[in-house]
Amino acid sequence: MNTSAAIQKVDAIIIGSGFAGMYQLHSLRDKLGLNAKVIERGAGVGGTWYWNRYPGARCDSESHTYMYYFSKELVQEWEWSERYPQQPEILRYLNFVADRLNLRSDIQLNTAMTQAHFNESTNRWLVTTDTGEQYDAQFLITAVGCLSNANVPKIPGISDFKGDWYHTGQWPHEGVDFTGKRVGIIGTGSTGIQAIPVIAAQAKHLTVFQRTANYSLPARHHPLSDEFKEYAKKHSADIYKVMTSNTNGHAFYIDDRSAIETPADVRQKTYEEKWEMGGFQFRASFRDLLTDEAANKTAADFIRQKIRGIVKDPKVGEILSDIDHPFAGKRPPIDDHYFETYNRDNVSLVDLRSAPIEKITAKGIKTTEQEYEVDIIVFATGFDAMTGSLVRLDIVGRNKRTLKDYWSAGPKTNLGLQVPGFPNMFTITGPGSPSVLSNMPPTIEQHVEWISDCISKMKAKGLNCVETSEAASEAWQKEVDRAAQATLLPKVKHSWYLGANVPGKPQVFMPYAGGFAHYRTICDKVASEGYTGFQMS
Ligand code: NA7
Repeated sequence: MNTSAAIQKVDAIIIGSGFAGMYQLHSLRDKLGLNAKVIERGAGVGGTWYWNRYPGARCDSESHTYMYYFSKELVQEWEWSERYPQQPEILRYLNFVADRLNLRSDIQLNTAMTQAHFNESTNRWLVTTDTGEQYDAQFLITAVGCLSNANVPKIPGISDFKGDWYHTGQWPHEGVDFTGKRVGIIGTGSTGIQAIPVIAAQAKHLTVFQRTANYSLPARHHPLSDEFKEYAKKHSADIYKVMTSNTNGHAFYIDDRSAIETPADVRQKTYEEKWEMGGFQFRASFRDLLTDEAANKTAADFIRQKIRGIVKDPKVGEILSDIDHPFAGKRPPIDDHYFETYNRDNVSLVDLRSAPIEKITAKGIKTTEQEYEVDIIVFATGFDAMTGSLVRLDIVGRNKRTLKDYWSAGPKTNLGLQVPGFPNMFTITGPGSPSVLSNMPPTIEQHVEWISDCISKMKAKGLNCVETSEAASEAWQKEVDRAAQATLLPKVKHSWYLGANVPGKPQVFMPYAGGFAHYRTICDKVASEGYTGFQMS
């Protein structure tokens, strides 16, 4: 690395060029007139959607809600083709935005940030990249995504495997040809559940290694009709209003009825209707599904029964429906004929709860019961979520303290936006914000706008440093914990919301479960009262 080149002075360095980094660049550069630069390790923009190219990859949010709403022009000019957009279409959309807003000139691709050190005498960050540049920036803004640090489990023997293996989050751009291959896939989260039907349709044989059985809801994909496209454009303001005034950031409200208080026949009819409707609206059937175990059980039992009805082999149906956690206690996947895939002759299911994986061998995967020979292994094993993509960056704040060290017992932030001891650093959709519990684009827009307003107000007052306090962050962590405890979510001990999927990671519930609309109100109040909990100097 050559760092002898002159240090370039900028107002802000933004790490990452997905939804968050691109809008942050546009806001700082084009709305506030600042000198901002994006550093992106990929060879193209798109963040999550640049990396996750696995078969079947698509978004579980409906396309007309999975887009920027800050610009009327962008809303009107882009047209989605399907109810749930596939990865290539989302990547095309983000490239369209990069061109439409002329963002590319300030996005440096193929560049990873290797260090960011806060200089206490200047209140500025010194950012170093693996391409040898150094930037002296007033603000450091992380836009690294919540699910971007691939988690490949440390299963013994992986280096002995003679076939090919891939993690879904680091998928080869040229694709993988499964034709005539025996494939093993580990993981039945949202990703595995999307990939399994598509791989099964191509492979000679697919063996699914399931550790925890999972609920999944039918997505009911379909191309969008011209009528719907017109409706979504015409009513974009109303749609946005719904998205930003509810708990989840989607374009629907949670039903105000209680599942428990609703008569069984009406409840059943509601579930049937939502099941047919497809997607996350099932989760919004009743208000108490995520707060009351008995209410949740009514939904969980309904889905279990559906699984057993779809899967023809009762033994397989039993393994798939023997789910040990409340419905939506983990992120609920939505699927395209996932359970139906187990009726294919070329698909088999291995229950890792009764026989865990022992090791990977030269020929395949060996459980405590038997060896399964495969040509290709697909790891759909998720991510070191929410904190992983931040702590792997060498970020050093006040008193030479690294972010990794500061968060060694779990993340601590104020509103998921700032970390004490890391002045002038903002974390878009950081831990402690609703992020992964809601539809991402509106939550990203809200963060970008809050950060941009904060910077704008600082500039107007001639202030050069903003830093949240320990006390404010501790108070916010208590609120994050309170909000989580009011739901069933923390009861699921093996969820990535708690960091449980990464061995050694502190078990702290990370996203804010108090709801997106409520969270927005809190953020707005903090700003309107002069940024309480944030010191500006
Ligand atoms: P998830 O939801 O973390 O799912 C990972 C899956 O991999 C899950 O079924 C895990 O089982 C399984 N897994 C992880 N490690 C192992 C090992 N060592 N052995 C066997 N099975 C394992 O990741 P996804 O990529 O599916 O989804 C992440 C998010 O991306 C998703 O929620 C959307 O927001 C988009 P476990 O349940 O831990 O027993």
